[in-house]
Amino acid sequence: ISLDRKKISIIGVPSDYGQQRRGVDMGPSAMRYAGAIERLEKLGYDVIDEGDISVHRTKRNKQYDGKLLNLEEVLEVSERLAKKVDEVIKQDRFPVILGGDHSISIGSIAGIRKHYQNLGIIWFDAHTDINTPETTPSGNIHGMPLAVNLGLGDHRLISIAGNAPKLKFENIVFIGARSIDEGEKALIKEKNIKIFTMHEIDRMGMSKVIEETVEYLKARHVDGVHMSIDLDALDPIFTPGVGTPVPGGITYRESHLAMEMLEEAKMITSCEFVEVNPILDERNKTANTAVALMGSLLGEKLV
Ligand code: HAR
Ligand code: MN
Ligand code: MN
Ligand code: MN
Repeated sequence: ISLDRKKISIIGVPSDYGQQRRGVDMGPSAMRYAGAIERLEKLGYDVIDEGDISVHRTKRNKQYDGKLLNLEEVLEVSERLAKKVDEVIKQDRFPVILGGDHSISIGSIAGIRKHYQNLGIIWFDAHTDINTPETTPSGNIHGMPLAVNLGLGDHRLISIAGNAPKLKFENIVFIGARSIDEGEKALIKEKNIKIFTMHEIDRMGMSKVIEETVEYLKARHVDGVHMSIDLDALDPIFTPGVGTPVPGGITYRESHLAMEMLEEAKMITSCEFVEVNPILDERNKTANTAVALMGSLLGEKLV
């Protein structure tokens, strides 16, 4: 679907409220400087840069005290983002969302979901981000967006853009996971969520992993697929500018293959690139990688 929809809207979400390392709010700028808009224009798309969602800069130095960190701020950003994404899709434009930490998925998926009855999700990430307030080891909301979208967690977060759960457990596919908390493991097992950890990627190869992902989502009869790309899915060698790097990740080449195969499958209807932290980066390497992956996901060909 992606290439047939020639119109793209870029939405920046300069929020770092889902975790405690400052700097990830500069992710949208870093990806724009890395040439995101020009890259997509070169592919023939009509690209509008919608600018950034407004995010209040408040002083904070909270420690985890058993409550969700920066809940009010995350709520505000999520509401705004959900509204913006909804507007963009109403105009028949394909949203490319630039984070921000992964808590922004609460708002992006809430907005996207208004347009699909049976939305699929590919969660490309070293983490599974399916913690609830009961299982979180950190209080960081960027470890919870999937749970929230499944209807688990703080009642105000799960009510953004409507009370009904935005996702079904059986419509999620994890790719690249290698750091999963005990509570998350229990939920993934209980609900039998589809997961390709690094173990499966190593054993099967990325090519087979993507083939199976596409088959799985097709068999679920999804009417749209949101691609959520946390740059920490890749090995920190390729994406050092992330807040929670985990060794043993996806290579640059495997990640490109994944994007190219998903483009060929014509199944992606929205995407986001999150956790790019320029302060932790080396010469904008992580943002450059994000933009290169964006190109592949949206149809760049070698020849
Ligand atoms: N699982 C841990 C937590 O809940 C770490 C979350 C991870 N950070 C991310 N998300 N970058 O993918 O705090
Ligand atoms: Mn994540
Ligand atoms: Mn992650
Ligand atoms: Mn992180």
